[in-house]
Amino acid sequence: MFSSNEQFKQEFIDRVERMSGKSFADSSERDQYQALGNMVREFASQNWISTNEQYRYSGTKQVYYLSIEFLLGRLLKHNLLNLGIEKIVEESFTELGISLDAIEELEADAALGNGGLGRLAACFLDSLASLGLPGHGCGIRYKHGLFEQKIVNGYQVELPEHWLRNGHVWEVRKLDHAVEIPFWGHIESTMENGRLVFHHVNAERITAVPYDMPVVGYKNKTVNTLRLWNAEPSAYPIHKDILKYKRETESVSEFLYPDDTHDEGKILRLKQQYFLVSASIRSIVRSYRKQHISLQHFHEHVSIHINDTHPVLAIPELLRFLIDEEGYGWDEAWEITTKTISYTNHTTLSEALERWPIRIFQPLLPRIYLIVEEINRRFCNELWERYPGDWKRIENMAIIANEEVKMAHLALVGSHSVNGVAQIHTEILKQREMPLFYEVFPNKFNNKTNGITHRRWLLKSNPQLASLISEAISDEWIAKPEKLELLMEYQDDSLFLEQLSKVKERNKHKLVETITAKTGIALDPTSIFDIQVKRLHAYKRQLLNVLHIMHLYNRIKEDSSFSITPRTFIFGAKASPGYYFAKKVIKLINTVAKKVNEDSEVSKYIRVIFLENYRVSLAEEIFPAADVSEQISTASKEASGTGNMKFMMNGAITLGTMDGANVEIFERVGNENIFTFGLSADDVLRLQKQGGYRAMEYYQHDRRIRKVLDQLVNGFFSEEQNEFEAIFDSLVAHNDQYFVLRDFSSYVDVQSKVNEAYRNQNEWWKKSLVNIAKSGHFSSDRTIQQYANEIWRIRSNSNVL
Ligand code: 26Y
Repeated sequence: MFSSNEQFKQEFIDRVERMSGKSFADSSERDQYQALGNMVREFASQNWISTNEQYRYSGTKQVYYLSIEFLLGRLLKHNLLNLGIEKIVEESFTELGISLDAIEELEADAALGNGGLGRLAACFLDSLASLGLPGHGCGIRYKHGLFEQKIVNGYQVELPEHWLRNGHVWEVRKLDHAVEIPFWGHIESTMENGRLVFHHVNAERITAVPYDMPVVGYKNKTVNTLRLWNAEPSAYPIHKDILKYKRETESVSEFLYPDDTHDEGKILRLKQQYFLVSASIRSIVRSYRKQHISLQHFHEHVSIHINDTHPVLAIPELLRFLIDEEGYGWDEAWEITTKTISYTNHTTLSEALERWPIRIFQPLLPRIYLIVEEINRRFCNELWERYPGDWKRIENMAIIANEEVKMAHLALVGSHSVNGVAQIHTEILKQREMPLFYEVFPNKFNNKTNGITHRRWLLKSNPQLASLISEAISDEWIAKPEKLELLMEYQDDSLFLEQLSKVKERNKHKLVETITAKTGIALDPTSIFDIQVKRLHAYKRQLLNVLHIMHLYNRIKEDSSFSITPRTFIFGAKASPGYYFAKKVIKLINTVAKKVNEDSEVSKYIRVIFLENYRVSLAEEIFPAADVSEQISTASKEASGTGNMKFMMNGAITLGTMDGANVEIFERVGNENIFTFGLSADDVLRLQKQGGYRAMEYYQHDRRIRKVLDQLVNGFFSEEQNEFEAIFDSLVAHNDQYFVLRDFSSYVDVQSKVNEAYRNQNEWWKKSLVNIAKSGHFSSDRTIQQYANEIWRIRSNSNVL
């Protein structure tokens, strides 16, 4: 479309003037952002239309990825890069005296997700499109994404997020594709032509209006769709109080729920889940109907994937549609449904498994509840035939039990594939978490180790490293990330290792500038950048990291001959607003940071930074600047982790437990290129069975631990005496559920190994290089290709275009 810089500039200037009604000279950066965004979207539209047409005419099987979260971040540069017009835009802007970086800053992060699960969905969309696969996202267009975090006096304060304040250039409202979703009311049944027919009467209807976003593949002309649903009042409300109805309706897509297991049972969350599922299935069927009349072969043309159990109502909803609206009998509808739907589990934490009390579920979704009851009845009958008399087993496996609907059981029974997100996680699901289901459905279980898009997390966010790599091994790795392995040949090339270290140094300088501008704290870019960024959760053990920092503080104070390689500890983490313990840990990190940074003796060696408002756009600056990647969850608790992969791909060395995907990183890079420590998953699961270990003994017998823990409660931080009592109690009085004290000594030892290793710079950069070289396996292109081949059975259309 843009044959030259001149042509692009002319069109851009015209566009700015037309849209803003100002002369170009008077236009603001925001005017320029809006104009550029519109131009890029229009540019993508040509391929968007042709991709859709091609899908329609070829009748290729389509996959729909249903997710309550899509953590997209910014899209401008990502789209420029994938459309292959980044260079022309960048050069033209330079000629016009505009900074593309400054323009990019005007785009709000689309933060429609909490963390790993939502970001995985975003990486998957990029890989689907970049592999030319017919896969689309379905989600909710939350008015407010994940809250904005401020740190005030060391405490987290949450502010509502407003990503739509200035509009969102990438979305297109499709009012003509709106659908109506019924809630409440009751069900009446009548006999019609010898069939029992169900009617949902007195339902309150909410209109779901789709907003579509183009998902641009990397230089391959494929543009898929992310369809986000907005909740709006119906044109035919039955409600008497119209204002109340409007408020209640709009609240359905108002907020993203923080991943907080504490506020379970919130009716609005269930409403959101059904809203997403019902709207998506209606629109999927509508699009299917453009090519096929009968739904009998639906599963041969459509796959629906549910991202964790949040969209699991897709199962009863598809059944409902087939039975109530299409007249299928139960058995046929069941076969079509289960063959269409596949499910990913993202957690081993039993408290995070969703359950809904019947008293909430039944009145809100009366027809869906009847269908779930019928699924349950039939499933329990089958179990009874297989295990006659084994009441206990049947009760444990039932979908409805103890006045609750168990969403994971519904997903296991109503789908044809169930996958975990790393090898160890899938094994834990099979052997420990869901062994009864594994016994009944051994063939459903499979593993799909997570991945990340190397286009965003290396090519876009670390352009200097990307260039260095391409100069060495050509840019083939962009299309085939496994080619990064060719870098192994450079292990003994000291010049290359030197260049690698220089890239890291420049990235560290850049991050230091950002941090200093925000906090006023000066940092030493030659120190080791040791980083832990992720949601704050007890199992992720940010606490272990901070206890170790306190220990280092004590060592430096106690022993004047103690010296270490200077280290900068960087944290970024949001805590769920209702998660008391997690918020205390944030306060502790900030308190320790202040004490350390203000002590001239200690801050010669260590500094501690808590980065406010960790989010995708900040993450893009952080990963390229990391030397050490902290992945220190209690073994068996982190399903996979994906931050670990982003660090690795940017040349940081993992310091971690043998948990989640760390295990597979270990297998690939080998013992000498990763620092592991702590209990294994088997150790943890065994100890847990025995009721834990004796944390008190570690407090009593390990002098280092006692000192650090006493400092939590003896006013050492000149804070209120009982500020950190809850943390102290979790470790000592409540017997340290997450094995923090148990792993402390091992963590201290491995940290000192890191310290030693960094002294041998040549060896360090070799480790870094091996990590980059082996990271291709963790590209989400590999993951998506496995889903496509083994679960969805879809094929690329790129040869057709
Ligand atoms: C239902 C509600 C309480 C809830 C909402 C969101 C529960 C959980 C979540 C999010 C979970 C999540 O992000 N899990 C993470 O998924 C990643 C992608 O598979 C994994 O890498 C990571 O280990 C896992 O914690």
